[in-house]
Amino acid sequence: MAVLNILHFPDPKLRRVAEPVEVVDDAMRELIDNMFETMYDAPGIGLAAPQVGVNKRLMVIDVSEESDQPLAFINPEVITAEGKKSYDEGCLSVPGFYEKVTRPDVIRVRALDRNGEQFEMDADDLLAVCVQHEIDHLDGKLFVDYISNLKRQRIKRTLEKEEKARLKQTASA
Ligand code: GNR
Ligand code: NI
Repeated sequence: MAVLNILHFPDPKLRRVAEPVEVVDDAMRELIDNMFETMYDAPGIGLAAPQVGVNKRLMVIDVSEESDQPLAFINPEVITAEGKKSYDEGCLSVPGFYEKVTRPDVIRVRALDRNGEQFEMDADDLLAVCVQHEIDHLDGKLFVDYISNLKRQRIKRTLEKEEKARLKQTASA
């Protein structure tokens, strides 16, 4: 298993629409395992393949207190959505920033599991937030797209500076 590198906003790879997964094979299951390891290491409650540079419709989530309820979703689709709720969202690709985002509050999602079997799941509360946040990643969207241009630009400049500083550090090490 391996901890993968997480891309940060405004990396253009985070803006691609990810491709559906055609076959769920051992290589896909290895990627899923590595994504779980990366998510737990971060630590985070979800991770989408585009965040680790993989342009596939695949995401992993664990919103449990004990980090013992891993959920993998392949080619996920929201099939019903009701209500509205706002939640203070963060993102491993936008480290250090949190902003209120309003989304549907109760959803039903359909996806394939790690064995390629279709399943459906009802989600509310944090799980509903996280499923929608991760599906956004698969569509090249980030939570910063829901906030003001001014706030987004500020976040972008801060993260660009941090990235530059990291590159310098790496070059001189
Ligand atoms: O770890 C995460 N926490 C979080 C908190 C509120 C709303 C959404 C999230 S998802 C985030 C991990 C992540 O960036 N997944 O893409
Ligand atoms: Ni995210």
